[in-house]
Amino acid sequence: MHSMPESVVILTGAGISAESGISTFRAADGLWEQHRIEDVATPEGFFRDPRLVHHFYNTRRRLLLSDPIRPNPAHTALARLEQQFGGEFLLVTQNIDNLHERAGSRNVVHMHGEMLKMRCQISERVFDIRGDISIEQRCRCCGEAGNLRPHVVWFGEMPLQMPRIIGALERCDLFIAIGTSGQVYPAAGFHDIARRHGAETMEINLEDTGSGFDYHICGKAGDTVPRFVDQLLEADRNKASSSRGK
Ligand code: BJW
Repeated sequence: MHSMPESVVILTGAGISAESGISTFRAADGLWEQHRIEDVATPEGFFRDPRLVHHFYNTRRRLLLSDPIRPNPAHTALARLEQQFGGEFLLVTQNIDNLHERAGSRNVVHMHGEMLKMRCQISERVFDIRGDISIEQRCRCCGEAGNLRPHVVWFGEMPLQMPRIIGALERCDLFIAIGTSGQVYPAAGFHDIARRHGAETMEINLEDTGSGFDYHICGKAGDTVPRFVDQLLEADRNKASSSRGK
């Protein structure tokens, strides 16, 4: 990096949770393998077969809440960065798991929703959920059965909190994408927005995704992210102490 950043935006994708035991989407062993994307991740698929879609998300929710699934060192390092970085910091995740929060991150933007929330399709009210959702279940707000859906963003739907994300991208001087293939928009275009507004851009991934970042760190997030966070915090502390000495 050319200079110490004062404002950092981090975007995470499925790769950051892979070492916690949650499958990525587009890997050979990914969940999409058993289901067509159009069947389980579009409003049309849900309209056609809500039982199938509920089963898909219920299965993933049960896995998320099961014992072996826990945050890994990459999640923990980002929580430390949020707590100790002296500048502006925003963590945006495409993931619908809660591993960032469980690692200690306090301020997480879940742009594709959250697995532990459901939404009434009539009132748009959002409720916490830890058990299964079914089409027989009556909604707490309208009392009707069949109105509840997972609080997630499917293809063709608008991701959440976009104005807040765009504002942070326009202000940041360092943008880092961790564990995302860069195939799904608008997240795949965030590094372009940040760069157009003067930021340096970095990718941390098992491989170079070919998306045109300024810097690449290749390797498992659980190894690479803690090392990078240590370096960034060390540089941040040095900058703070040298400006105090002036
Ligand atoms: C590791 C690792 C380790 C592994 N360490 N790394 C034509 C052109 C352009 C756009 C469109 C188009 N036609 C339609 C669109 C728009 C569409 C889109 O992008 N489609 C593409 C398929 C082309 N997008 C939308 O519809 C979005 N809405 C929208 O655009 O609204 C209009 C709008 C306009 C203007 C501004 C704003 C909005 C909505 C997209 C919703 C995506 N939803 C899903 C499901 C969410 C719920 C759920 O989880 O079930 O989100 S799809 C799925 O993909 C999920 C993910 O969040 C998302 C991204 O996946 P991610 O995280 O990148 O995972 P993978 O598996 O792809 O990659 C993992 C990476 O990790 C790999 O690179 C590995 O190498 C790496 N890795 N292990 C480090 N240990």
